[in-house]
Amino acid sequence: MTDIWYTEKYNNNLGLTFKIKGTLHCEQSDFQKVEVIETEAYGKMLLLDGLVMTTEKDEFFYHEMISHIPMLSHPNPERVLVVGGGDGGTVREVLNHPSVKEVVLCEIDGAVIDVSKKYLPSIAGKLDDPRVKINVEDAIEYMKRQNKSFDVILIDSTDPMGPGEGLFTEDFYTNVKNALKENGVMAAQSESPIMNQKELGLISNLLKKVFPIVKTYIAPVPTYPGSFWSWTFCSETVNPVEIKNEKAAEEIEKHAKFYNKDIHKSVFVLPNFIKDIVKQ
Ligand code: SPD
Repeated sequence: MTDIWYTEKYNNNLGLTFKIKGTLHCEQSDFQKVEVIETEAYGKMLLLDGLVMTTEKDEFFYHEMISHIPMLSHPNPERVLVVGGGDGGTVREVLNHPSVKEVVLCEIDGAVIDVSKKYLPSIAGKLDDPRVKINVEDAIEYMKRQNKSFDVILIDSTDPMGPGEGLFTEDFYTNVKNALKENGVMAAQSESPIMNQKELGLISNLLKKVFPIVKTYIAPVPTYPGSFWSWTFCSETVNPVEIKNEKAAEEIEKHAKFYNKDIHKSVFVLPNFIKDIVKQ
């Protein structure tokens, strides 16, 4: 039998290839191509417009990093907004924080939520938690209506192309700032420091126009370009390197596969080439 392989092509010279068992789902939604394939090495994988969004085996790196670092930089996060993130992995991690009363998921594409619930229950399984409010809407419009509403906002977007493009603008980030309560914090996925250096630099520059505190942090994500990823934390008042709630951090450590209190501090230590990109 012939082997079947799937390649996410990063550019004309490089890509990452997975041997696959088969395709479980493939549809063109109103916004993008939504696929789930089963890979030999990483289990089931969600692809949007052909780009790897998450896999059963390595999703924890990304979802723990986008959520626990900002969540534990806040002393008592009760109301949290996740932008994008229709696969549910970020929501699942946020719900592990004992102080959380409500998580709003604002995802533009309902097909991502439906497909994730059907094929990726270990990631999407907490979307039915009573504390979760799902809003299928363009977050650009949703954010315009929010005013001092959230303790934490997490921008779990796709890459800055296609439906996610408008989530990487100064206007959107200004509306995010206005949507945060006093001493609120936000974090956004900010692309690969290896493969998307230009994008990371642009995101960092835009965020610095809006927020006085902007700190990029980094961690591995094996199935993403360069196997290495960045997120950028922003706030008007908060230094994210210090954990603000030790008890919550200990609780999170019990569930986490990647996060621990030492990791929290270490992810803000940037190598020189990334310091150059984000000028921090
Ligand atoms: N190149 C892939 C970037 C994807 C970032 N978001 C992933 C969503 C996972 N919840």
